[in-house]
This record gives sequence, structure tokens and C-alpha cells, in this order.
Amino acid sequence: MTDSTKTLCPYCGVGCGLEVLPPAQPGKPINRDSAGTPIWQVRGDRAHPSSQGMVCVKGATIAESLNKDRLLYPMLRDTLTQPFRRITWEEAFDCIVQRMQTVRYTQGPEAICMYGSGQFQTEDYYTAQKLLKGCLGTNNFDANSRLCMSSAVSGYIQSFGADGPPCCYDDLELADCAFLIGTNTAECHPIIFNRLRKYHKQNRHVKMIVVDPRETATAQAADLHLAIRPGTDIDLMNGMAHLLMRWGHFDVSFIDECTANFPAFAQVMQDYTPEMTAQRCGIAVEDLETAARYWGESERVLSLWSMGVNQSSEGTAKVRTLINLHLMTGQIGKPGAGPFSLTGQPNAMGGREAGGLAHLLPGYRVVQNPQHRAELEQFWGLKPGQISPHPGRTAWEMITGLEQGDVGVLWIAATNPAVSMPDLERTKAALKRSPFTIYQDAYFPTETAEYAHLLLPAAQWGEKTGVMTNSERRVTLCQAFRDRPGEAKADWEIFAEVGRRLGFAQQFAFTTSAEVYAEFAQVTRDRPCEMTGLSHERLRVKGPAQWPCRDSGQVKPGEPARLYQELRFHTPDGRARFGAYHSRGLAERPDPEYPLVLTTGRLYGHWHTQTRTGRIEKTRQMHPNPFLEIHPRDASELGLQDKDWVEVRSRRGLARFPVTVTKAIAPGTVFVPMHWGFLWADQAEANALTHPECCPDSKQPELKACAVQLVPIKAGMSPQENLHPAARSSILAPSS
Ligand SMILES: Nc1nc2c(c(=O)[nH]1)N[C@H]1C(S)=C(S)[C@@H](COP(=O)(O)OP(=O)(O)OC[C@H]3O[C@@H](n4cnc5c(=O)[nH]c(N)nc54)[C@H](O)[C@@H]3O)O[C@H]1N2
Ligand SMILES: Nc1nc2c(c(=O)[nH]1)N[C@H]1C(S)=C(S)[C@@H](COP(=O)(O)OP(=O)(O)OC[C@H]3O[C@@H](n4cnc5c(=O)[nH]c(N)nc54)[C@H](O)[C@@H]3O)O[C@H]1N2
Ligand code: SF4
Ligand SMILES: [Mo]
Repeated sequence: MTDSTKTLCPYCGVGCGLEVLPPAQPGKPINRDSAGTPIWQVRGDRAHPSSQGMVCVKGATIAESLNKDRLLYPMLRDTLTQPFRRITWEEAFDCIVQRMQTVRYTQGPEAICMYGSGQFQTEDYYTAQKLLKGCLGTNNFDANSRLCMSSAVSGYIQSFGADGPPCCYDDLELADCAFLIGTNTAECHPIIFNRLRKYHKQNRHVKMIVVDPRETATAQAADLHLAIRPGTDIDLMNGMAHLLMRWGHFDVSFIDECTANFPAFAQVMQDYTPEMTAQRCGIAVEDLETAARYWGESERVLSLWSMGVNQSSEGTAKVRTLINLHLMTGQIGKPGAGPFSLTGQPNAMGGREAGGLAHLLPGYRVVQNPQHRAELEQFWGLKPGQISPHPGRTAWEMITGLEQGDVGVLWIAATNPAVSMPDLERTKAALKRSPFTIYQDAYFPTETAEYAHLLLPAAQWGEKTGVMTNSERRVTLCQAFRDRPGEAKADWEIFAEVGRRLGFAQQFAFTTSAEVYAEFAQVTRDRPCEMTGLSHERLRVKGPAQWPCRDSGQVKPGEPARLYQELRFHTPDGRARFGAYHSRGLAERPDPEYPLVLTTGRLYGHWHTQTRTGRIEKTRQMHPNPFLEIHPRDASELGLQDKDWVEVRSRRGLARFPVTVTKAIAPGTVFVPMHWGFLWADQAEANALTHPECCPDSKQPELKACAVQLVPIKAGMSPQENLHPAARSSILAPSS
């Protein structure tokens, strides 16, 4: 066995191509992990156009997690205080179908909710949409992308008439100015950052601007770092627009011919004088001017953004204000230019294509459009009116639905909300009230398993074949290469089996994921995300491809596809829309009682709630413990020294951390990583502190900021050292 399998890294939205080889290769020692267990070998796929053979530490070490602590069998319990007992799949399906039917006929389909994930493959997503939104007639499918990309989705839709990042990775090496806002690309999208940094180093005229309240590894590589106060992005961008206008750096013919609503934006930006803007953002006027000058004088400007922009109570407005800058300067639809949202999860893009948010339907359709609903009802062989005209519950609305007793079944798959949702105490209390929670994951224990009645073992990366789309709209076939452990099943297989047992045999007659994908591709016909030219077979033989990709073969394989090159947008009149937004600032501002702003985010070696990276020696050693970053000025006011412990309190909860005193964070702001749930540390949950206030358009919560107070923990009272996770896995140990 020397054959390698081509696939995609299942972590971040960069979507690096990987080649996987069996542990044993002729003439070589068997590949083993740190504990001596034989493991598959992973290397970058040089033929993959997105990553060209590069991988970061997460992709390189992924194989080590595949055999650790897997959930192997369905397990059931009647109440959350009981131990789980092993059951057969037959019993599990019976139990699900009976519950769903009872809830459907007693409370109605709106009492059924599914909370899925950007870590699904597209086939998983599509099957779930067909089951919930089509067959059951409830739009209560939402995904963790609600916490991640939904502001980018609504910003693109409102400005361009359709979702979809217009750029491609080749643009990283074609831009004259890269404007990175609210993204720690170096740690979170490392291979994109490698490409950009290399090009930036080799080309002295290229400018890199980073806007982030912290001096991240990304900021350290920039020509200009704007350490703005959290939540002042709109001030900054309106202030830049003001200067671009004053200096005549705008594209009159583009604005005239290709856009609408410029006067409203021009009116708003007038107020953002350099002095006021700089003062609000907490930066120097000269730095604001430098940013505007770099942008205005560059022929090609590429902006990159992620959670510092999206996870905000004005997330959509932030996205649209950034797009405004591109529209006023004509920086779109050409090589090296455009507003490029970096997708978080490996298949958040595929989720959007498949309609995997509560207001969307497959093929970049929306629930509230009657024609879109009718097209799908017909395609799915359902009666007219079967798809509900009402958007379903968002992730947070599922929590409030539990609180109000409106949810009869909650089905969670490929996400760990008992760590990742805002306002965790409230989230956990709501989960405890759930009449019946199904939880479908690859690992056990995870924090959310504590709140589940029925556990379903999921086949994960490498154990099922399906497609994922990365940030540059490139679709890659992720092929299975290893046996599934225990009785694990692919997510789509579980959804399809439930569909058949609920009486939709015809709708779920799929026998392979290739058939699921073939059907999904047809649903995208004549839609902005058209991929009728793609199939598992074509992706296997010819390699990854970007959409749009029609079966008539309009886009040549290998050609970088950029959207909007004809400068026609998906709005009814073909014009892009300026948005006009004043800054509103943070939903929860600091005050005398809670004087500091807490921001949260990621570390290079860890992935989210550590279900994999916490079980991999190398990545665990990189970041063994949680911590809180604080500026020396704030630290000395509190009498804190490096490594002292503090209790952080918000209006909702508390957490405890040792402090890292560093000038890399602005005074008045503190930072904690999001990675430690209650299985991995005592009381170090970032989300014990955060609040669920969200953007009115995208419904994305403001996970990036809340008001906190810090109380030093006096010597002698210090909390126990954090236990090693192995020591606490007994909390959830299944009964045999
Ligand atoms: N190593 C690693 N990589 C990952 C992930 C992971 O878990 N680990 N997860 C993936 C996923 S799903 C996602 S969504 C992405 C996230 O990727 P990023 O968005 O790059 O990561 P974050 O650390 O969440 O936040 C980015 C930055 O936003 C800054 N920020 C906070 N408030 C503000 C503000 O008001 N304005 C501005 N301009 N910036 C602000 C923070 O200081 C932080 O440095 O990463 C993906 N890649
Ligand atoms: N405070 C704070 N909170 C945040 C954020 C933040 O920046 N700050 N970021 C938010 C963002 S952007 C995101 S994306 C979320 C991420 O938060 P989560 O989605 O909760 O985090 P993960 O640890 O990625 O959870 C994914 C789960 O899916 C499982 N899994 C992996 N592959 C498969 C599969 O194929 N099938 C199934 N069924 N299961 C699988 C894994 O074992 C894991 O338990 O967190 C959000 N929460
Ligand atoms: S950059 Fe992202 S996709 Fe690439 S190897 Fe690292 S985690 Fe995986
Ligand atoms: Mo994310």
C-alpha cells in the first residue's frame, strides 16, 4: 500500500490540499504518533492550486487525532442525570423517528430544530436541508456559521445582490495594497498569510495595513498597524472614505455606471473628519492619513477580513462599509482587487451554497422568495407550499426557544455549543431544559455530550467521501481513505435514513454521496453559485475547480474565476449598492462597574473547542493553558504581575486566568482565547462572559466584545492548577 489519497485539510477555510499515505511504506519505518500508535502520513498536495503543497501545523498533525476518544456506538439515556447505555442503530433510528413524529403532530414541525456546522461536507448539508426545510416543512436548520460568516453573507447579499466572495487567492500576489481588518490571518489562515507575506517581502511597493486592537503576529508583519478601539471599524472606514473623497481618490465613472446610493454614503462620510475619527478610534491622525493614502494611491487594493468584522452587533454594516471603500475607488472585478472575506471553517462556503442557514435555501436561494421556494418544491417532488415562507430559528433563537418550551427535539451535529455559544451559563441552562437532544459527533467526551439524550457516532474526515468549498470558491473532493471506527456513519447517511423512515423514500433514495452531490449540483443551475459542471468523478479526475462552473463548460479549468469582472452585479438593475451607516459602537460598552472590554479569539495551534487539537501532543504543547492578555498600564493599576491569577467577571458569568502582561494589547482591552471548555480547564470559558446581542441583519452575535471587571485572586486563594484533560474525562465516562 503506497497509494496516496487526495483530500482537503478539514480545519480552516483556506482549504489546503492534502495527500494522505498509509502508516506503512516500503523500505521506511512505520509512521507513529507520540504514543507509538501507527498513524496515516499527511503532506501538502503540490498540485492543489489553493495551497501549492503548503500546510500549517494543524493540517500536518491532523492524523494523530483520528483514533483518539472516538464515539463508537449510538448511546441513549432518558434523563441527563443518567449514564448513557449503548444501543443499536436500529433502536436509535426508531427512537428518533418516534420522537420526531410525536413532536410534529403535537407541537408542529416548528418545534423541530437542527443545529449543524461548517464542518459538514456539502452532501451532509444538502441532505439536512432537504429533510428539514423540504420534507418536514420547517426552516429551523441553522449552523455555527451564524456565529462566524453570517455578517459576510448578509453584507455581500445587500451590496451585490448575492452572496459569494468575489476574489481568488492569486489576487494575494497581484495586489498593491492589502487591507487586513479584524483578521489574525497569520494564526488563523496561515497559508493565505504565507502567500501574502512572501509577496509583500519581495515587492517593496506593496503595502500591508492591519486593523486590529491587538498587535497580533499578522500586525507585526504590516507596514501600518492601526490598533483601533474595539468596535470602531465603521468610524475608521468612514474616516478613510472622507479623506479619499477630499483627496479626489474616487472613481467617478465606476460610481456612475455600476453603483447606486452613493449620495447617501457621501452624506454619512462627511461627518467623519480625520480629527474626530482618529480620536474615536484611538489612533493618530497621521496613521489614518497613511491608511487612506496607501489605499488611494494603489492601483489594486485587496481587503481581507474575518471575525473582528463579522462578530459584531453591527457586523453587516461593517462589511458593507468596507465594500463601500471598494466601490468608491472601483477596486473590484479586476485582478488583485476586491473585498475578500476569509471563511472560517473548511466548508462554511459549501454550507452557504447548500442553504445551510435558517433564512437560506439551496443554490443561493432565500426562504422569503416565493419563486425560490416553488423551484425547490418542484425539484424535490413536494406539494406546493410545503416549504415554510418563514425563516427558521437562528442558533441563538434555538436557545431562547428551549427557554420558552417551544422546542421539542434539538438535533446538534458537528458543533460543540456548550463551549462555542455566547452567554454560556444561559446556553447551558437552556440545553438542560431540552426535552430531547440528539448529538452527532465524532468524539466522546465533548462538553455538549453532557447535555445530550441520544449520542450518534459520526464518521469524520477521511472516513467519508464528499466535497468542500474553500474561501476562494474552490471545490475539492475529500476522499475517504480509512475505515470507520465502530459503528460510525456519515452525517448525510443518518439524515437520509431518518428521511426514509419518516416516509420520504423517494426523496432520500441516495445510495452514495456522489448521487447526493449530483442532485445538489442540478439545484445550482442558473444560480450565482452554479456548479452543474462538477461531479465527484470530474473532481477526482481533473482535480479541484472553482465555481461558477457550468456544464456547458464556460469557465476553463485552471483559470482563476473572479466574480463581477463584467462589473454587473446580481441586483435587479445590475448595480452594486452603497450602504450608508453611522457607527453605533459596541452593544455593551465599558462603564465604571465593568471598565474593560474583553475580546476573544484564536491561537495558531488550536482548533475551536479542542476536540482534535487538544488530543494531539504537538498542538497541545504549543498552547497548554488558557491565559488573559492585559496591557502593563491596566495590570499595574490592578497590582497584577505576569502569571498572577485574575477572576474576570461580566454581567453574566465569570472565569479565571493567569495573566500575560503585554504591550501587544491596547490599554482598556483584555483578550482571552476561545479554546478552553469545561473539559479542558476549570472556569476558563471565554463564553461564560460574552453576551448574545447580535447584528439586526445577520443575527450574528457580538462574540468579539463585552464589558468586564477584573479581580485579582489573592495569594493563598489561587485556584487549583488546571487539570490535564485525561484526568477529567471520567466526568463523562460511559457506563459499559
Ligand atoms: N488556528 C486556528 N485557525 C482557525 C480557527 C481556529 O480555531 N484556530 N478557526 C477558523 C474559524 S471557524 C474562523 S471563523 C477563523 C477566524 O479567524 P480570525 O477572525 O482571524 O480570528 P479571531 O482570533 O477570532 O479574530 C481575529 C481578530 O479580530 C480582532 N478584533 C477583535 N475586536 C475587533 C474589532 O472591533 N475590530 C477589529 N478590526 N478587529 C477586532 C481580534 O483582536 C483578533 O486578532 O479562523 C479559522 N482558522
Ligand atoms: N468567544 C468566542 N466564541 C466563539 C468564537 C469566537 O471567536 N469567540 N467563534 C465562533 C466561530 S467563528 C465558530 S466557527 C464556532 C466554532 O465552534 P464549534 O463548532 O462549537 O467548535 P468545534 O470545536 O469546531 O466543534 C466541531 C465539532 O464537530 C465534530 N466533528 C468534526 N467532524 C465531524 C463530522 O464530519 N461530523 C460530525 N457529526 N461531527 C464532526 C468535532 O469533533 C467537534 O466536536 O465558535 C464560535 N464561538
Ligand atoms: S492553513 Fe488551514 S487548511 Fe491549510 S493546513 Fe492550516 S488549518 Fe489546514
Ligand atoms: Mo468560524
